[in-house]
Amino acid sequence: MRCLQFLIFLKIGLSIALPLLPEDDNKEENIQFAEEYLKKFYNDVANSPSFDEKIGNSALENIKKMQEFFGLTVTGKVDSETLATMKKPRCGVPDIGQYRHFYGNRRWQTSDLTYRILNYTPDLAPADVDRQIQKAFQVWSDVTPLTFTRIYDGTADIMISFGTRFHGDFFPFDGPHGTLAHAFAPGDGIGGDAHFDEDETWTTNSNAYNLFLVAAHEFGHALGLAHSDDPTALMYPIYSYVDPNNYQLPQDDVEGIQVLYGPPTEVDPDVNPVDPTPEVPNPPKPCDPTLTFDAVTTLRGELMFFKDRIIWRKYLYSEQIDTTLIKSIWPTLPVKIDAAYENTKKDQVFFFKGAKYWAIQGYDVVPGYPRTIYKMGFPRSVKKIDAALYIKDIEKTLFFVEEQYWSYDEANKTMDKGYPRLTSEDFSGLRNKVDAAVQYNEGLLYFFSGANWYEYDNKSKRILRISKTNTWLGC
Ligand SMILES: *[C@@H]1O[C@H](CO)[C@@H](O)[C@H](O)[C@H]1NC(C)=O
Ligand SMILES: *[C@@H]1O[C@H](CO)[C@@H](O)[C@H](O)[C@H]1NC(C)=O
Ligand SMILES: [Ca+2]
Ligand SMILES: [Zn+2]
Ligand SMILES: [Zn+2]
Repeated sequence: MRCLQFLIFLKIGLSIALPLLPEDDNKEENIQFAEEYLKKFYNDVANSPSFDEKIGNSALENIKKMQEFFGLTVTGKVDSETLATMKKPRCGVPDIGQYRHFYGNRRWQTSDLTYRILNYTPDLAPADVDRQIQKAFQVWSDVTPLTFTRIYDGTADIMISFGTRFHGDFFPFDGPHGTLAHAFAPGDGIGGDAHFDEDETWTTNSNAYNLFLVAAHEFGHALGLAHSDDPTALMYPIYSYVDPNNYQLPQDDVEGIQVLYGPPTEVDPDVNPVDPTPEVPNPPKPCDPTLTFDAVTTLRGELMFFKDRIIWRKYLYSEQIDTTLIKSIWPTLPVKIDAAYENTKKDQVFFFKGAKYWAIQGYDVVPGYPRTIYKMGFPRSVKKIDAALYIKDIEKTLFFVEEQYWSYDEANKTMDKGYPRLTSEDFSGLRNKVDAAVQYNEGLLYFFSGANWYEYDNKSKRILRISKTNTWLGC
């Protein structure tokens, strides 16, 4: 939809008499509406070399194309079924024509893309917009080798903005409903950009219109996909609500995007900032009885289990486990992390790998990170952290390294005196190295060690339960 010629032709082709049924649909406003619709979404100029000659037939042909696309009865007339379909809220990208012909095979030449959110809708809190946008990108990064990194200034591959009516390109929005958003195929300049109609009410729920669902669709265009005529596909042009929680990208879209970019790479090509990542020949299987975790942390009430490049997420009050990739949520974090913890008071999550650590707030790396663990007070002999455990009530974080642990005071940011101490001395029953640890569930401590986990009650100073690590993943 970037071709200026396209727009110029549109102006000429306006006054075509549409074949209409001689019924009450035959109202002036409906004729105009249908003309506008076909002009916007079915004006296949690229396929009409002698546009002037074909002018008489093109309206008829365009209605037929539209009816075919939506699986309606092909009457060549604007009947009530056709009109009803035209009135549904939809994406602003044409269903046939320019997008396909000019950009159908276009794709980004790199798999690491950037995006930038230029402005916000007043309908939602900025943090909600950030999150919906991030989730919408994740839909695509989960099934491809693509990564999406947010930037805050400069030019990103995908610039995201909200605007009304004329908003800086040649495709003005139309007020409430009708066209909800549009996006441009991969390319320089406006290529890849996504615009959302600010005259819509944007939501995070089932009320019209769910920002995540519309954004995920638009990002499909930004990656090079055209509309699909499969009504169950995300790339179907008409808006329809589906539960955005635990969203599964439909098969049609998975196939479409993998034609352009292929499936996710099994061997993670991320250059590890600490040491070269050993190859991961097989993705970890959640129900493997020998499953171990790299790290476990809470994040705003949910639990996150880390293994290689995978995160399993478990929500509070839900048995549902989601699988995602570290890079889908935090593209700049390394894989195979050593330890993680959430400082609930600061609302930050810390990740450790080798001698480095990162602070995360929501979905962003806090500026100034990564730092080295020696700044926290670890001696140089410590090369990596095995597990980190934040204790809310005393605002301390315990760091487990081999058979010992350190205690770090979060309030005054110093290592407590008298450490390291032997883990097995203070947590009786924990004889082996701790791989991961988290405080959860009424302050109980959970230690993961090899294929087992231990539920530890610090009040009674004893282990309450021991079970297999994989039971956390519903196995
Ligand atoms: C840090 O706080 C702890 C108590 O939480 C206290 O014992 C210690 O002296 C403090 N250290 C400094 C350097 O303020
Ligand atoms: C365990 O309880 C003792 C008090 O009995 C307290 O001093 C200590 O900080 C607690 N440790 C943890 C990890 O909660
Ligand atoms: Ca609109
Ligand atoms: Zn679309
Ligand atoms: Zn626009």
